[in-house]
Order: sequence, then C-alpha cells, then structure tokens
Amino acid sequence: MRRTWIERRSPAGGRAGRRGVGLLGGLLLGLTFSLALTGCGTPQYQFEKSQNQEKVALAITPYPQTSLTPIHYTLQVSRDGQPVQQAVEVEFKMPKMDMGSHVVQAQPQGKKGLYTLEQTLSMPGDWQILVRTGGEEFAFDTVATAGQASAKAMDGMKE
Ligand SMILES: [Cu+2]
Repeated sequence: MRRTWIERRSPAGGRAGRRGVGLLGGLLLGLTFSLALTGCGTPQYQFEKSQNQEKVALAITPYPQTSLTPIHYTLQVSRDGQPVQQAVEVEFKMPKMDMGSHVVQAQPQGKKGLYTLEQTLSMPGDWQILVRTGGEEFAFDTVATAGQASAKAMDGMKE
C-alpha cells in the first residue's frame, strides 16, 4: 500500500493515477503516517551480543552514525529466545575521553522486546554504547563519523 501511494504521488505516475483520490487517498495517507510514527520500518541490526541467555541486537539508523545529527537506536532484547519487557537503560560514552556520559531510558515499542531512543552524539570518534537490561550489561563499541553540521562547526571555530 505504501508503494502504491508513493507511485501515485510521483510525477511519472501523473494525475491519471489519482482518479481514486479523495476518501481512499486520505485513508492511505493516514495509514502511511501511522506507519511512519511507529518507526522506520524494519531496522537493520548491525550489532548483536549474547550473555547469560540474554541477547541484545542494536540497530543504528542511519548507519554509520554521524555526530551532531539525531540518530535512532533500536534495541531488540530477548531472554531464552523470548522478548524481554523491562526497563532498558542506555549509556553513551567515549571510552578514550574524560567527557562524562549520557544515560537515556529506551522507550518500549509494543511487546516484541523492541526499544527505541534517539540520541545526538556531541563529537565524532569512538563511542561505547552500554545497554543495561536489569541483570546484564552489554557493551557495544561503535564509531561516529563527522556529520555535516560537525564539519561546519569546525569551520566556524577557525576564525
Ligand atoms: Cu569526546
């Protein structure tokens, strides 16, 4: 349905393809919006760790992550293969720098063990993402490249 809607809106699809617009178009539009609100479709998990029967998969969107840009993180948490529903805390820190850390609560999405959060990394470099599921702590070593905004900020600093 989503694809159909996009084709209808594309210039190539033309106005002829919009005959049925009106109520149906409104319904499709509403559906597309609700899909957009529930997330970015199927996340691509770049990282996965298991320990003590618990498993955490981490999806970074977009990937690779860039600094000074809001990045979406999706976590899929399971224990013995079953979705886990509990508080999930995430800490962001740069292991090679003494610049503190940022702790965020991940928001549960439905009952499939999915959790999301958005975070803007303050600078490019190595970022350790610590995921605490209650009993376990999972450490993911990730890298952020310099985002557009970051490159601009650096230019601004060169007076
Ligand atoms: Cu730093």
